[in-house]
Amino acid sequence: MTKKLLIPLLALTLAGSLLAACGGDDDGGTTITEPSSTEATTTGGGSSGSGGTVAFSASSGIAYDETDVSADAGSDTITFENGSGIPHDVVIEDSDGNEVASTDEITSGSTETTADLKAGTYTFYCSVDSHREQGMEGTLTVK
Ligand SMILES: [Cu+2]
Repeated sequence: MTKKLLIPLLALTLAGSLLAACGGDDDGGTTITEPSSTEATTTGGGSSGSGGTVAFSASSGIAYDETDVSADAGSDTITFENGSGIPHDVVIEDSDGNEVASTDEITSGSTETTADLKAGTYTFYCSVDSHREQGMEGTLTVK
């Protein structure tokens, strides 16, 4: 009689403690797994958003079409489209006056180069003749 009662009791105690342990682990595991997988997705989206394309253009005359340009920090592709028929280029200088990128000088069509840009404020200008003095310059803000 005593043995018959002891065995089911032991089994119940064991099963009970196992269930409790499992339940605890499951709850903890689920709570931790869900936010971390969400973070991984966000990080992936963030890193693919690093850098981008910075587009400059000059449609006519001695002028860029834009004077305030913004870009994402990172490895950026700098594109320049010249529809003016006048030779132009795009030179990017940091706030210390150091040249960080420059495109080819083109009279028509488009060209591109790359630049590793850190957050900050840059100046862009055309280095052909006195185009900069005639107004071909602007501000590039990198965030
Ligand atoms: Cu120019």
